[in-house]
Amino acid sequence: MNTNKSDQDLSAFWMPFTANRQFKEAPRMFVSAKGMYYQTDDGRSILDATAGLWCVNAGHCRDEITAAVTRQIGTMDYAPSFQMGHPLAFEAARKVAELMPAGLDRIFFTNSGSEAVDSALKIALAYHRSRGEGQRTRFIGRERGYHGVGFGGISVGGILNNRKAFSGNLMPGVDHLQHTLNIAEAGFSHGQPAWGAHLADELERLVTLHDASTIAAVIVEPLAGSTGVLIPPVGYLERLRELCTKHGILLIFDEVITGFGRLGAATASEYFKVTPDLITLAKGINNAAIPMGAVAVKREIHDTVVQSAAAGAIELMHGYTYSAHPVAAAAAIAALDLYKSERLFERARELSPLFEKAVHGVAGAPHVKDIRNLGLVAGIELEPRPQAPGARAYEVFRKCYEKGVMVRYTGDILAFSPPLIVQPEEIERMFSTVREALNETK
Ligand code: PXG
Repeated sequence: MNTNKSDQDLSAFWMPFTANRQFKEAPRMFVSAKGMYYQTDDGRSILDATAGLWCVNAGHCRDEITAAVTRQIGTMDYAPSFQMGHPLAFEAARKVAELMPAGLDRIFFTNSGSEAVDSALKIALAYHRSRGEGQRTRFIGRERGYHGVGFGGISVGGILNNRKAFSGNLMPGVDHLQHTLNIAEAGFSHGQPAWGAHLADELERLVTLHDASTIAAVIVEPLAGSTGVLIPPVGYLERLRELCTKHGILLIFDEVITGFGRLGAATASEYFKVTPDLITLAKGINNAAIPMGAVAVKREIHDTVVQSAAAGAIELMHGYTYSAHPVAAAAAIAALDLYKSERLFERARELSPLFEKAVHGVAGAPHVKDIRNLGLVAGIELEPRPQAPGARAYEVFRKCYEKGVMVRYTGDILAFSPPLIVQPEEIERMFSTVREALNETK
């Protein structure tokens, strides 16, 4: 038996993506949440400038979602989705499909973004195999892409620190495009930078190197969130789409962050008017109330896989115990209804000019190297301290927390992605707090 010393003993929980020793010396604990605010264990109210981890799009503890989850957990806590069904799974899938671009109306449920990514990669392989092109096994990701933490996701992802410890065991047959951030050419851009569409042409080079007939899919985040808010240059996604179509390569948009209103439309695909073949989803799919992810798949891809199997055979050898979990599905239905009834995606669009003005108001504060924004997402990149990358942003993050605002930081980049219910004065407060914190930071 393991005996913990006391209620204060924090050692048993090995925290994810956290400096465990540093955190446990000075813990920051949330105990409740409502709307735009968290409450801490020492009774403080913290403005949530990041919607949790880019996921609580309708704000915290919404009564409609709480009621749906409570009702469902008392009615049927769990039902399998392997060879059995329950009505909420089908209803949730129809509601997700309604929000996807035309043609992407077949929905595979997972429990996280990482699983959605691995599922999408497998569906891409299954599709090519079903149509007699099983030699298309290669994937193309992009530097600074984040696609979760499964072996598939870190292989197509482009984050050195997430890859190096596992580098001997990454998926074979993966190549990467360059990322699109270039501060010298496109610093302090408001919205999409004008420079950089040509970077998509690198796909043509990779096709020449590997041959199109070996490439299954390209996967990118239409707007890269977690590596520091990288906004796609004007024309870049359009060019990727063109090249993928030309070479019979599937295009996967990882919309785990951009899905469900972040840019002021249901998806980034709709916002940019570029339709991929598969979309990975999670987070905002049910306001993060219960773990859930999904892949939205073009009907033609689904039909090809399903119809190529023998009658009575399982068509795709893939799925999770909790795929379409009834409580997660109930939360999704309630969240998607709430987004609609409160017009939250339109609200995000209407607020984005004010949000843009507020974040660019931080230009000129000490240490600011670049500011970038789109919809209700923004990044402020700081000059790193010599010999101490990340230290300055961590200090700003801590100061903001002490002043009652939770921001995110990655390396030396601060990221902002508030719930879509944010009020104009809360936007002002977020960025005036950051300015204050920067002024106090060496
Ligand atoms: N794809 C994208 C684009 C993501 O942003 C995942 C996949 C993985 O999702 P799961 O549910 O498996 O974590 C993500 C997750 C941050 C941060 O601070 C971002 C994520 C997760 C945690 C923190 O930027 N994104």
